[in-house]
Amino acid sequence: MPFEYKHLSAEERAHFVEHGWLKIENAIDPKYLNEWMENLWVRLGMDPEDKSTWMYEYHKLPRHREVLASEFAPEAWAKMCEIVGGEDKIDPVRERYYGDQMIINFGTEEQVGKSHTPQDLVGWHTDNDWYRQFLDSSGNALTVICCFTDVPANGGGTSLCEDGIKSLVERFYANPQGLDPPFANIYSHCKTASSFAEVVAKAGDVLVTHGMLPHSHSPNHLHYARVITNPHVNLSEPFNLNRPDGDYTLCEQVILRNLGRDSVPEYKPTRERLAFYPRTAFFKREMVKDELQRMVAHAEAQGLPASSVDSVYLKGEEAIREHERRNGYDKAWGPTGVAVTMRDDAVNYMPEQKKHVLV
Ligand SMILES: O=C(O)CCC(=O)C(=O)O
Ligand SMILES: [Fe+2]
Repeated sequence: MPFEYKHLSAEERAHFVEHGWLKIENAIDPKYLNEWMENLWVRLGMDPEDKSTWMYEYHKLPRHREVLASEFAPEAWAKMCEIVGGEDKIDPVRERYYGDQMIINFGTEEQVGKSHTPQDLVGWHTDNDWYRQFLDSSGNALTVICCFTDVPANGGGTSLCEDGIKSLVERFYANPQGLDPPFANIYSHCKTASSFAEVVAKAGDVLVTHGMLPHSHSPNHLHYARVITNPHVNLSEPFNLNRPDGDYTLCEQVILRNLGRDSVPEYKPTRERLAFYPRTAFFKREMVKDELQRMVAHAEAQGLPASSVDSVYLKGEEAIREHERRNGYDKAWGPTGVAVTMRDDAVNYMPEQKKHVLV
């Protein structure tokens, strides 16, 4: 029986396979949009009305709150399940919860009134920072962009390099030994690519992108705080790129289409698969302590107790352990250690402690 689609229209399926992404409008439950934006500026320690306090052009925060992805954005979740071939294909624990790890693109006054082309961008990447990657790896099967603010044109929306998928899948095909992140030099082809899309969206929209779609943040020429999160969908088993019945999932179809193949029976990983602590979580989680201090001080200034602050890090050891399990923070450091800053080319750092203890 071929897979039956109940939530994705034929147009949506075709769009995902051809472009590597799909926009789902008005998908986030407004409860989370409102509640999670409410203390953003307290977390940042900055004043939304006074741009002289905006310390960053671009900034990434850790996560304090999370809810089941299926509650956060029910219709988007249903569509994502279909893209990967059904909910039963999705890892039952890893990244099942979506949260408030905001990514803020503030832009600068200097950028206002200017423009850019996608070829100018330097931040091309895909999101895998936690496993040895093979052609059929399905860890970050989907990279999801959840918009917490409107993202107008020229307003620092994520840029997507549609024809960048091809070189990437060819690179992984040619390296059956797998590649360990960070991937320094595998996105240079995006500089000369020609098919791009830049996210323009309303608060509440969700963009579902294939894990092999290179993307980059873009300059925010409007100098406002653009806020998104970037969770993922992780599968339990590798993609199957050799299905005798040809009933490939949409995710698998993107890979095959970009390889120009109907199946890849000869492809076999030649090294063991490996999963580790997500490298880029390290520098974000290092901020938790300072954020908690600001949130508690803010609560107390309003006459509220510290216990009114909603953070998993204040909910006790059991809750923290569960949060760590859901997000891979319980895993050992990987072969390339962790990133201590946001820069992709940051020097690898191997922490001395065995586990990332924060509070
Ligand atoms: O800020 C953006 O537009 C993109 C963020 C991103 O790709 C990431 O955090 O991995
Ligand atoms: Fe990304």
